[in-house]
Amino acid sequence: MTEEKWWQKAVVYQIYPRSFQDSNGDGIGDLKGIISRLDYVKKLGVDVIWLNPIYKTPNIDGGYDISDYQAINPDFGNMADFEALLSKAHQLGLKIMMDLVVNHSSSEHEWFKKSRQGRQDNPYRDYYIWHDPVDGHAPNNWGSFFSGPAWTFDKDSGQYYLHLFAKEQPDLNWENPNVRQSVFDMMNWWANKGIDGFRMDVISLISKPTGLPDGPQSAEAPFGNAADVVANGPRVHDYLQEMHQKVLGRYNWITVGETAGVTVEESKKYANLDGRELNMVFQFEHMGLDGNPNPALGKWYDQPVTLEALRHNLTKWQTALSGTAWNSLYWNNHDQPRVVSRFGNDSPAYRVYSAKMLATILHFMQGTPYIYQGEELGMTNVNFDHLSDYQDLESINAYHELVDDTQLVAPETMMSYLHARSRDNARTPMQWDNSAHAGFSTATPWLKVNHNYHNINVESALKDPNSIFYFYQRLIQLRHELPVITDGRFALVPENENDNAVFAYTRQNNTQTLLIIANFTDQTLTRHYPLPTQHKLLIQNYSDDQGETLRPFEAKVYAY
Ligand code: ISL
Ligand code: CA
Repeated sequence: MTEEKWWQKAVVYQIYPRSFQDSNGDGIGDLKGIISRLDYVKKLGVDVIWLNPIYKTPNIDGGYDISDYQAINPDFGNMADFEALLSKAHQLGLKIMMDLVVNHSSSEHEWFKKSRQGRQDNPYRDYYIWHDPVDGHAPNNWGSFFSGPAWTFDKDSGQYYLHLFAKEQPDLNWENPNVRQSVFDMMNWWANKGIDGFRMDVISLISKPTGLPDGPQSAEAPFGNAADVVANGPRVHDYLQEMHQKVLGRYNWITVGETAGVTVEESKKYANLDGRELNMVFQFEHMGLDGNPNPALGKWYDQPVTLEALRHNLTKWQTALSGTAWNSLYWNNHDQPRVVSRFGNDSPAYRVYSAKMLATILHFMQGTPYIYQGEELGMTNVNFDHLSDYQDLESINAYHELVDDTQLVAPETMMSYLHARSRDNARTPMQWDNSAHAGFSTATPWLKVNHNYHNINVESALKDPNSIFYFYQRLIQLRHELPVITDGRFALVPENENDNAVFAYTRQNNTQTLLIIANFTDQTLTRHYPLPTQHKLLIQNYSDDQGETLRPFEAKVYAY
């Protein structure tokens, strides 16, 4: 392995500011709220906080539609609050990673307002991707990630503009060197404030394919799939290498690219240990394994993944990047359902066991782990009764497209899909205590609190030595203490390669071996593992070790 970097030993905690802590009683989380909870984050033991976007925004898409990259969303506070947050975090030894959303801006950004003013003598026209109609309609068949077409017609200028996401999120034209320089200047401006890195939103989509070809389109789908033809476009690596030269190379940062559609081979370019682009990427394959078998329905489904598929995928990434590039490790984020509900079992009998089991499997892998707020409590998906309880535009638009417009899905079925996969599962307010609104706010929160906050909350977790919180704390501590977790080779236990119930692997360096064993079912099983006589149990989620007997969702790690 090349010389170890600080971020290879680090653990990241993701904060979704709107849902973390409200400080002024308006039902919306804010920066002062985060400041008031930094001690809690510090107690968990993480090294870095990733903040979802906190910039000025019309808030069409949870702040991923930015109208000023250098101003703070007034719902969250102001620049002085941000500076206070950064300095308090640094005092505690916590780094701050910001979200960088530059595949697109908001349609309210000055650049786009100027861009749409016309085609003549307009230096901002080419900041975005404009195209003449083709045979009287949109230039190609691309659909938006948030339903409907990816092109919107602008009557005044007679052209279409591209938006891979909502029509209020026009795509920036990275082929224009002025766009790139504007982005790099903005990044250096944040660097001067003293931030510690960036998470780069859909960075794999910034280079559009030459000729803008149609995407694959299934029979029932109203539009073609843009991601398949846009991801990892022809100049994306040039752009990131330029970004590295003009920005990233100057700082000892943590950088992670959110890379929809990334393959192992592409990741070796984005996240190569030679350090010419990014430190690591978020791959999406393990998040797509439980999608609908009908491609027209995409992610909308309610059936669980099989252990075989999950293990096969995670193993592939562990082995393929080893020694060449660096993995990020995550089970969930602000776009994904809660992991204990998705890959574990959130019933009262098994929630705690399965949350700890999933944490064990992830945190002993090679890479940089990310913990999404509330994951350390075993927060679960939310079962909203009505569509009107949802706030997320992806969920609401998908309901209308699939139920009302195309009638591909029955209403009750779609509600079940939303319960299983809506992004709002992750966005319900953080559960701090048993008081009204879970201690998140004194007012009615912007999104309903999960009913289960009476049992699942920070206050009770901190009182219980066996809580999921303290289990995560221990996992983080072990990563900081044991080099093998960072540098050890990963190997599946051969006896388990095709096991449909147990995931077992080893990590090994020159001085130590770890054996990680996890029962993914609610059944008691028997499995035999060859263990040397000299071994010790490093961590487990039951209070004793019954050797070859594995109880429901039991996880344990031996060291030798
Ligand atoms: O590409 C996908 C599935 O194939 C999506 O999951 C895609 O990666 C995802 O929607 C991108 O998410 C990011 O950018 C969006 C924003 O809404 C999300 O919250 C953000 O994480 C647009 O900025
Ligand atoms: Ca507030």
